[in-house]
Amino acid sequence: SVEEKPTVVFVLGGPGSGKGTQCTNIVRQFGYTHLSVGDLLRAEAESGSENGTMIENMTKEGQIVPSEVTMTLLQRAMKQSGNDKFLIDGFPRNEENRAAFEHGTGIEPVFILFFDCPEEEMEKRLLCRNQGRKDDNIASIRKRFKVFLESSLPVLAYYDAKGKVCKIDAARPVEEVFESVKTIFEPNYV
Ligand code: UP5
Ligand code: MG
Repeated sequence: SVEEKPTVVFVLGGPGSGKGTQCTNIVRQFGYTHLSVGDLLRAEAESGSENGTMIENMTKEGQIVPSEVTMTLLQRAMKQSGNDKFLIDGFPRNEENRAAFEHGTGIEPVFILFFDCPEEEMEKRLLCRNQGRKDDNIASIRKRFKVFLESSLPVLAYYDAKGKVCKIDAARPVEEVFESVKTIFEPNYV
């Protein structure tokens, strides 16, 4: 029999562009499982795993954790969910991540949701967030922006060349952004 591959949507955008916020809305209406790789990394660090210190140091510097670590967390979470539809939030962040996912799972994302937002707006949001994230300080935020431009935008360019990027103006209020998000998911909804 033919094994069906899971449906995967990558949710990308700069730090503070609203990936997590919009994924919560999408889950409510469209039945996906939301996997934020940043959240998985923070949980792994808090669990006191042997990779914990490395994860904390790298995320504070806005650096991208090696894909052996993130792919292990991601594949475990996909399996545990029991679902076959995933919003993968904040991953792949660089070409190495992208290749590791492709080769490790054989899954081709159906499309990429890209939340496009100016840095000034993202900076303002992150400085207001106040949820105790160790990377929500101005020094870490600037490093995260730099890594996004240098390493993550090339991943978006790769998928854009394949016609797979759905770009959304994320500088608007949450509900307005979600209206645009819905128009993308509705035709793909099965
Ligand atoms: N907010 C949201 N939408 C708004 C709107 N439309 N108008 C006004 N305010 C809005 O939102 C951020 C804040 O803005 C919130 O307070 C929200 O209420 C408000 P959120 O939805 O949390 O934005 P998000 O894009 O999810 O921001 P986040 O900070 O999570 O993005 P990052 O990409 O920086 O963080 P992530 O958790 O994905 O990664 C953290 C670190 O982990 C990385 O820097 C990296 O070091 C590491 N990492 C890896 O190494 N590999 C990975 O694969 C993933 C992460
Ligand atoms: Mg997030």
